[in-house]
Formats: sequence, C-alpha cells, structure tokens
Amino acid sequence: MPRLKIHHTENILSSTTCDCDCLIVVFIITIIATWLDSMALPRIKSLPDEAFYIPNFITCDEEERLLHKINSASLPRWTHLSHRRLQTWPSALTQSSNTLLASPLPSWLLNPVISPRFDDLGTFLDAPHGAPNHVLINEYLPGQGIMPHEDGAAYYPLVATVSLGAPIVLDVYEKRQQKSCSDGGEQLEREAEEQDEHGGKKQENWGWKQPRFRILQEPRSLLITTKEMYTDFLHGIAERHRDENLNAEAVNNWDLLGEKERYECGSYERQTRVSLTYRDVLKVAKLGNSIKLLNAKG
Ligand SMILES: O=C(O)CCC(=O)C(=O)O
Repeated sequence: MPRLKIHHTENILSSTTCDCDCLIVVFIITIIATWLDSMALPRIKSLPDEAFYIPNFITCDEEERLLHKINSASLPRWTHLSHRRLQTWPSALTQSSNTLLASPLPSWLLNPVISPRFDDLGTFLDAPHGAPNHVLINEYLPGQGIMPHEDGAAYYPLVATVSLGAPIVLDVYEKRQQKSCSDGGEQLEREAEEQDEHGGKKQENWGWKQPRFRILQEPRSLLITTKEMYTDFLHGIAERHRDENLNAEAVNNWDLLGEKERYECGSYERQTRVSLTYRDVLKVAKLGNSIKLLNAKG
C-alpha cells in the first residue's frame, strides 16, 4: 500500500511539474513574507499611517530602574503644570526658535531604550540625527491628563513613548472636529490655541469631543507615532480616575496588547503613570552658537 501511494504520488508529480514549480515558488514567497512580517514592527492596523505598538518593550527591572532615576531627580528638575508634572531632558527648547542647546542625554535615558532597543528596531534611522536627542517625562496622578495637542514642527515627525508604572488610554482626535449645535446645524468649535511646553499647540474647550481613536498603553510598552498620525491628529489624555469601555471595538491596539486578560473586564482604576517621550529636535545649537543665541535673547 505505501508503495502504491508513492507510485500514485510520482504520477501526479510528473504530470503536474509546472503546477508543482508554481506551488514551490508560492511556498517560498509565503515563507519569506512571513519572515519579513515577523521582522516588521507591529503596526496598529486600524489607525491611519502610522502607529506601532510593542508590549513589554522593557523588562520589569528596567522599568523599576527608570522610575527610581526619575523619582530621585532633584526637585528643580520638575516643572509643575496645572494637570501633571514634567521633566525635560537634556533641557527645554529655546522659546524663540525651538532650538535645543547641544548636550548628551544622561546614560539612564540612553540605555537600554535607545541603545540597543531603538537602534535594533531602526526606530530613528531616518531622523536627521539618527537618534533621539530630547526626552520629556510626564507624570500623571489619577485624575490628571494632558489636553489634546500636536507636537509641532520643532521635531522630526516621530514620537516614541515608553510607558511606566500603570496603563493609560491615549485619545486621538481629528485636528478639526465639528460640533453639532442644538438647532441641528454644525459649527466649528472655536478653539483657543496656545503654545505648549514643546512648541506644539494645545486645544482648549475640548471636553465635548469624542476621540476618533483610542490607544491603550500598558506599562513597559512602546508606542511609536509618525507620518499622518503625527501631522494630522491631536493626542491627549482625559482627566479621569477610571478608564472604561475597554474592548476590541473601542481600543484600536486591542489585538496587540500584552496582557489583554487584565483589561477584559472593561475598565481599570488609574494609578500613577509616567511616560518617556523620545524625539529628535531638528534645530540643535552647538556651544559657540548657543552663547550667541543666549546673547541675542539677552
Ligand atoms: O504621556 C503621554 O503618553 C503623552 C505625552 C504627550 O502627549 C507629550 O509629551 O506630548
């Protein structure tokens, strides 16, 4: 019987050599495509171009070390804003021209996030400086958030956010959303725009708006936003104590979550969450030029 089976197979093989060649080519292409897919960054497919989400980007030990460094920074390092507090590394951009005074990032912000992780992924490969040169560290207590804003033209249009401590939902809004009026008409919301701490614009009076997309950022995860997601949308974090309506329909990166089961009950109570947003500032002044820049200001 086995021999017969082989004989039968040989017949099929010899009569369908062409089909078989095609099958082998398709098979090889499928293997290569699957391999390339496994090398590609996990894209959030239900979002416009482009956002990527990687759970467990850093380990628990690395998270603990980063939190320790952040929490042991001297008090003047913190800027207290009305809705959160903020550290800016290596320094704030000059207000007049959004320029960074050249200075290296401290080693604890470089290692392991930039080197080796971003380097391995090629995250900032196309950015002018090939690596981030600026990090904002935001701390949100339960009930705190950040108003919808865009990050502005001071940076290469890519933000890589590492989340620490607790999950949070990032809301993504159309830049210009319309508000329904009680008379049934539509009018554009009058948006009070003002510069935020990194040269972007934040939008006041946004409480009525519904986010177009929602991204759940788990502790230790990495979120990368770039292209249209950077230029055509606003992002913000609502000031609330509890994030709700967590499910596959309402959270755009649901299928990429590392610990989906933790959120399947549909909500969680907020706890202190810290974010590190890595960016490449386009204009960098070297020491000599920095002195001229400061003199010009004075
Ligand atoms: O904390 C976050 O994930 C968002 C921070 C943010 O929007 C910003 O720094 O521009």
